[in-house]
Amino acid sequence: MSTEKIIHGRSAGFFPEFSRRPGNNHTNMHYCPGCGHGILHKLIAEAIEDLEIKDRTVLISPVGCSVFAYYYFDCFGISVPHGRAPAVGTGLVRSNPDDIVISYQGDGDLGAIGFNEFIQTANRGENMAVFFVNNAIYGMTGGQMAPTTLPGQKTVTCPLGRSVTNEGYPLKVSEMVSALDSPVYVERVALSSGKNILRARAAVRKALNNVIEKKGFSMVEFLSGCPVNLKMNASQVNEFIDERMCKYFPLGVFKDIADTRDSIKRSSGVYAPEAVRKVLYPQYSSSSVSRDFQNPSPFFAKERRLKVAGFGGQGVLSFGHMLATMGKLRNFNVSYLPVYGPEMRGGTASCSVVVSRKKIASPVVDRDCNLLVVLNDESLEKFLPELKPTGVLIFDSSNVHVSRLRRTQIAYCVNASDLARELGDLRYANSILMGALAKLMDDFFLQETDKADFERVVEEAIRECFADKSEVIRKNINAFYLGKQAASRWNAPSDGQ
Ligand SMILES: Cc1ncc(C[n+]2csc(CCOP(=O)(O)OP(=O)(O)O)c2C)c(N)n1
Ligand code: SF4
Ligand SMILES: [Mg+2]
Repeated sequence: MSTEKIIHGRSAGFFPEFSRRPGNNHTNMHYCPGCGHGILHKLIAEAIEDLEIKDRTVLISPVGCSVFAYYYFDCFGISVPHGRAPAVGTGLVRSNPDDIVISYQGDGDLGAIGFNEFIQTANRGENMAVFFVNNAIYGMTGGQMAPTTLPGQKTVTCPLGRSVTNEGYPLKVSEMVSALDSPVYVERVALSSGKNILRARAAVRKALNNVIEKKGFSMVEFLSGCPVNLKMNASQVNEFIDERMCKYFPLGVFKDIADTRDSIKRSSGVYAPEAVRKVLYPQYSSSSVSRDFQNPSPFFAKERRLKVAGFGGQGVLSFGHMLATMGKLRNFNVSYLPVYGPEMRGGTASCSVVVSRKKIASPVVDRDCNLLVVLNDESLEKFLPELKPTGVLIFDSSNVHVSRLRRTQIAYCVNASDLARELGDLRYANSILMGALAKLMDDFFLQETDKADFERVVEEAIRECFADKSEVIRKNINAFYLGKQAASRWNAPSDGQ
């Protein structure tokens, strides 16, 4: 009599309900019928359950059809930019060596945009399992040629079939990575017949066991079906895998040397921002007036979300950089996110700065902005709606025409561009506007003990931002004090808006 146990229902490696999935369907996955991703997800979820590693597994989803893997797995999950899973995984295992890191990647993600990250991670022997889904196509974006597209295989970007003369031969990732010394286990399996899927199941578990035992880098390549883009049904796609893919990409174990390797012992990372600061900025960490976030003004108790915007070339990004530097010099957590590119000269440039005593969740400031600094009318129109009802506006009255504000918003202005031109360079406009900010802070937000320190930290930030350019530093500091003197509160026109 058979003693096999038949398991019905969903593995505990999955959420009981896929409630992260938008819409009403919280039962099924978003994958097309016959897609290999769904099969592999099941194998991984069952292994996570059976190996009892749910509480320390981090599954890194790629960009590709499996980008939403975090809808399904009841473990930790991270979504990363295209191709970056092994790089992010490296940071994770180096700082948390007991994590079980799974880098889940497609052939476009691993074999094209992320190939360097992948191969360097393998070569360093990072302790993780890479599950590489080779479906010979870019599934998510509608069936373009992948590095693993077979010779002669038609895709939307090679409608006549992949030409090896033109596009080269498909990338044999397992063969390549197994040639490196560091990886301990490399196997290619197929998600087609029942027999192949059982082999794939064992490979998933073997790779995860290697990670549990800290043996280093393991990779399993799964030949997988993308029926939709191959325009086949599920059984035709299995035939495609068995008859065509397996011929080019032979199945088998390419490397299995985990038993010969000791467990990796690396010194684990330490989160010690103060120690880092001491190394990078010794002069400030010893002399900073408010080393332990002691600025007494209540203004500094809350997270402050700032945005600076104007034309490229007006010193918009330098202004944001200066604000972030000021926060950093007084031991706040800061983030600085510039937006530029083709807009750098002439177009709109902007940057977001967040300054906080707590950890910053997101560097993006697109609403609930506390301080908006604008240097042109376009930026005023675009970003004023993002200013909080109690927010503060600083503007360059040489260029910006404010007609109305909410009664609860405060605005200060200074003719920064005109004054900067008089000083000989338009780029001093940002330090002049910083003067307007200092005046507003003095008038409304700073206690006596913080007023002098605010001026001091502006000077320190100017010195740091323009390091080694003593003349530029001197002129910017002058521009700052000039701006502070010249700035005034903007009052709404007399119709009382
Ligand atoms: C930086 C960047 N470049 C390009 C894209 C567009 N893109 C999204 S998925 C994808 C390819 C996905 O193919 P693959 O990794 O094979 O995953 P599959 O969908 O086949 O599982 C591309 C090129 C993107 N999202 N980000
Ligand atoms: S497009 Fe292809 S890879 Fe993407 S879900 Fe559908 S079958 Fe799977
Ligand atoms: Mg693919």
